[in-house]
Amino acid sequence: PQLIRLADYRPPEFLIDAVELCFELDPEHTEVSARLSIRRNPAVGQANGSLRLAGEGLELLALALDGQPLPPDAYRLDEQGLTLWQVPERFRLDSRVAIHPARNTALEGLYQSKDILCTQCEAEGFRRISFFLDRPDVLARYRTTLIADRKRFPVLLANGNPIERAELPDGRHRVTWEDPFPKPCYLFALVAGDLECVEDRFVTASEREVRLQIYVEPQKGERCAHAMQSLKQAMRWDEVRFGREYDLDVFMIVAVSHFNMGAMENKGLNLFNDRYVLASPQTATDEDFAHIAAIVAHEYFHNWTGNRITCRDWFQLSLKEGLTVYREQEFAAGLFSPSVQRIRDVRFLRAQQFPEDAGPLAHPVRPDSYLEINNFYTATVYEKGAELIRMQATLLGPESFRRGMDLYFARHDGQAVTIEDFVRCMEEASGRDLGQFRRWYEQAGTPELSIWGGYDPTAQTYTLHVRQFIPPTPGQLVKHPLHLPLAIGLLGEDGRELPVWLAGEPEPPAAGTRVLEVTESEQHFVFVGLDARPVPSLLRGFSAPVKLKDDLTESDRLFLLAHDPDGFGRWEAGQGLMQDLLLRLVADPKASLPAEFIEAFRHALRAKADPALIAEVLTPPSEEELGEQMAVIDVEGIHRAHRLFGTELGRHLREDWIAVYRDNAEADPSVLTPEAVGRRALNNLALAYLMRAGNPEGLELCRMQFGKGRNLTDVLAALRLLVERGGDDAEAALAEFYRRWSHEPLVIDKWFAVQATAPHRETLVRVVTLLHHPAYDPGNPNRVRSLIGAFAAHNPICFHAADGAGYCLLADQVLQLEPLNPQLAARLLKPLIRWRRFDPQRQALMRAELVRISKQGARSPDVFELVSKACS
Ligand code: BAL
Ligand code: ZN
Repeated sequence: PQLIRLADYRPPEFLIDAVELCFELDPEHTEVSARLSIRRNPAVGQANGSLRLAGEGLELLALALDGQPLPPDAYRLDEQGLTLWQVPERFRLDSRVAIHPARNTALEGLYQSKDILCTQCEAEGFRRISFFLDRPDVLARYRTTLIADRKRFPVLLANGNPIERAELPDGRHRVTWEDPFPKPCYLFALVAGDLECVEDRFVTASEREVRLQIYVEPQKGERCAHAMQSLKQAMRWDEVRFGREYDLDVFMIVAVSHFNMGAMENKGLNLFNDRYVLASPQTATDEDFAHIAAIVAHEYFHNWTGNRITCRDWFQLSLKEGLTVYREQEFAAGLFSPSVQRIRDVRFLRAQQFPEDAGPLAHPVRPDSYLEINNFYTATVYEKGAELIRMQATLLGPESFRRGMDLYFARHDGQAVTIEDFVRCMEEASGRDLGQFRRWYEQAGTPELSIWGGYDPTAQTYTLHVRQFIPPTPGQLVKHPLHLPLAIGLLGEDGRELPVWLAGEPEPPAAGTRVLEVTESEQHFVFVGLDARPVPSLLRGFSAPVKLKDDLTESDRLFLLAHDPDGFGRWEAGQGLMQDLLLRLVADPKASLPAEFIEAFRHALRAKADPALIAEVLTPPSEEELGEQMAVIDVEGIHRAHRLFGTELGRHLREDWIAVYRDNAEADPSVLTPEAVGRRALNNLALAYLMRAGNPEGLELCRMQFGKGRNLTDVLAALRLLVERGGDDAEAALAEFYRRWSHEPLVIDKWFAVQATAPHRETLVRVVTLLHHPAYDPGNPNRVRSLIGAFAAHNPICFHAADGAGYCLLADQVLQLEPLNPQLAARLLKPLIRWRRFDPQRQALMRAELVRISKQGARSPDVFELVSKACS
């Protein structure tokens, strides 16, 4: 495969103004006619007169230029596309191709999901539909006609508004759609199928009525209410927060069962993995409900950040993704609690992005090169990209940030632009220089921020020393200091917020959080007017995506856990305490839980606070997060320490856990308010601690909770704990769960995942057995992720079994999946890539599997790129 570099970007030599597409749809044999109005790009000098169009897997049936069929010597066809040797300045190109959706297992381009035909074009799927300039900086107006059998495909959808419908004499029907907004081809979509439509309406701020439609498989309409409500909330939020209105007469969402990603923001016609649309309290967990709200909002927000303003090239992917994740996170913060939302976002960043940034796949938020763009839909581009937007918002303040966004929308509407264009808008709107800040987009690696403090009782000053270090990453050995916002608070002895008063300032500011700006490798800040040593609350709200090393003592952290007015800060203090203790337990299994620690957590558990926040505070860092803290990941030691911690905290706080459970148990299982969701989370945490402590009452409660079966969050939590415990109860519960839900694929995905993540010696054999279960389907990405993905990414003790059997299983599956769906295969293999982080025996075993994949497979650029980076 060919390395694509940002430095080689050139504007397109040709532009396409208008596209007329006609699809004669059939799963076995679809014919696509395309009429392209093409002209030379006046901004680009004359080249050699030839035109290159991308096209893959297309059977060319006809080709004509300005109505004249082209003779074979006028063009060349190869595996990647079509070259026309000589073309005029401006012309019409007509092509007709045949494609085969039912055979498309890669799920890119036009494919079949059950009885539905649908498309996925981002990033480069359109070239599997028609010959085209498949790049995001070519924006065209589309008119799309769909023709299909009326009975099999009564619903025919494409982007924009429907403008014509007709019944055809041969039993087929025809619908034409027109999208008035120019768009890149990656935003093209069509859907054909027998779908139920749930309809609602939304009146925009300027009083235009928009029809909202969610299309799902028949009989599933009643499970769309939450997605619909989330959509309306997102539409209103974007108007209020960013002044953005929806722009077409209809907004459609279609849910399909086979989807490589979570969802896709095609103009006016969002396509969704059905797990992010369908929900009822019996078939979806509270976490699923939260994901649905976030993803529905995310795709909707793309209409402005992605569609109206798109990316010039794929190196700019974070321009739309980082910005849209930020918008999604801000939206979600308003739905539940901002602290809990921030905690979850930070947990995700630490678990997914930090390891990526520290491994062989580390890349800047704006990468410099790629072999396969599908490999760059990463936590770095998405979640770290969102942190970069958040930091700009923090540095500029809310008013300037909003002005910057307004300028960005006003200046670049209808354009394909770069991250640089975005940052320039922020600078112009605020008058701030973000020159040094830009390095965040260019430098990979998670900065380490060391902070230590000193109190001078004579001068009554407190000095914070700050040092930043950015570790070398592949291809980037030398790093330069970054510009970052460091939000801090200072707390007095009684827990009161003190003014953060910098030396040299005439007056103290109001007490509370203050944002310091770090720009140097080493820097210090002197605070005055302090008659005793304050306890600093550092990096409040995780104001920058860094690894913080501070000199806080255990008693400082206990104090912050009890007193920090910032919920996020209390959680962070608790995480620090738990992490230190867990790492001590890894080193010394005989280490015990100090009494002050137990009392502090008892106090946190009894606090009159949001139950969701209490649950987060009492949930320790994951095994993966602990591994990140070790030079060599001690798989067994971490697992043992984690279990011991759970057992001990369960035992010491037994009475409290039982009281919590009893207090919360009567929550109505069908209620989805933040309060009810928080209560369920805390309840299930209590149950987990009781079960881990081997408490007989816990087991009884767990059996009862499973048996009640009225709410999937509760049923699944109980099932997971029973399976973790093992034995007859576990087998009976698994059988009962399957019997109850065998007709619901999304629930059965969870049944697979619960088994794949059970931390038992026999899990690997069970996973192999489940590969032959009648409900296992390697053609369905959700099912593959729920079994193989869950096992490899979320069961460290089994995946990293010392004999390498877990690695071998994953490699076998990657090799089998790669020819079917390379994008999915590449994503699955990621847990093998960080082989250097483990002990020498595991390193050898993991590397051997990577070498095996590279010898027996790696035919796709997706898998090839990851394996070669991992082994280099
Ligand atoms: N654009 C791909 C799916 C998403 O990020 O929304
Ligand atoms: Zn997105």
